[in-house]
Amino acid sequence: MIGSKSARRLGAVSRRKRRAGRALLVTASAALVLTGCSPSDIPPMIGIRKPASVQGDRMYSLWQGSWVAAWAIGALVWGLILWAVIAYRRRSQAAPVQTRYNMPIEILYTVVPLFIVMVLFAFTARDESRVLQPVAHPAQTINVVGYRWSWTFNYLDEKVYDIGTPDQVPTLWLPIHETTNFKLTSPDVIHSFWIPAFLMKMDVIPGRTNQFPVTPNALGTFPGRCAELCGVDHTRMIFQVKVVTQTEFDAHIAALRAAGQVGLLVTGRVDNNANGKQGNTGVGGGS
Ligand SMILES: [Cu+2]
Repeated sequence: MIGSKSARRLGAVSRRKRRAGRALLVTASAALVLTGCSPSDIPPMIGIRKPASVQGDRMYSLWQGSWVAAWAIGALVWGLILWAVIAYRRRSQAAPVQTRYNMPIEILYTVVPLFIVMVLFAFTARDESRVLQPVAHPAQTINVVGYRWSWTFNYLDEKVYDIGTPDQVPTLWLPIHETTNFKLTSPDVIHSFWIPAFLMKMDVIPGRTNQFPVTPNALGTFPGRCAELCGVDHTRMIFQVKVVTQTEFDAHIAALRAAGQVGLLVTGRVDNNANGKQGNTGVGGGS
């Protein structure tokens, strides 16, 4: 008699716990759905700024979406922990019921993280392939040569160049709303061409040509960096990016031409080219 009473009591308690668990899940899901935000409505989160390019917008959305997913999963996990702490708090000295070899729970533990990783991977792969998709007819192509310890920008279509040194920081000029295709080459070691404002960085590797397109959509001057520890003067491999109107861009190209900076510096250095020491010649087009 006493046994069946306590069994009923236990049954009632576990029903209450199940109901509380379900209510928590429903509340968490409803909160997520009802907010109805898109990633662009969300304020910037850790480690990122609003991008200044069309391609950057896509990467920004991916970043924001990943944070939203992380917060949602975090909130759910914290909620479940809190619920378990309260619902299963110690009420007597007796050891609680131990759950072992529960196949549905074991499968859930495996499938849920796998699902999360697959979703993050799918969105990342989709956005990466779209951002790196070669543009059939870019407005211009610039060969960026990263060399120890600065940068040279070969404007392939206009056949002019701009060269920097560690003491004289070079400036890359880009026309706004036009797609520029970058071809990255290096005559010495691996560098990394990084313009934080475009949320884009790519390795510059000797012996191969990496490329990616960028369509700037904000006027201004932005910092650029080498993002690969390439040697003793790595920190001096800085440059600037100036996004200007088409007219200003044309005027700058004319100024480079007037200054005699005509042709293509394959190795990045004026003296090396003059000595005929050719580096990576895989840039093609416009040379
Ligand atoms: Cu470098």
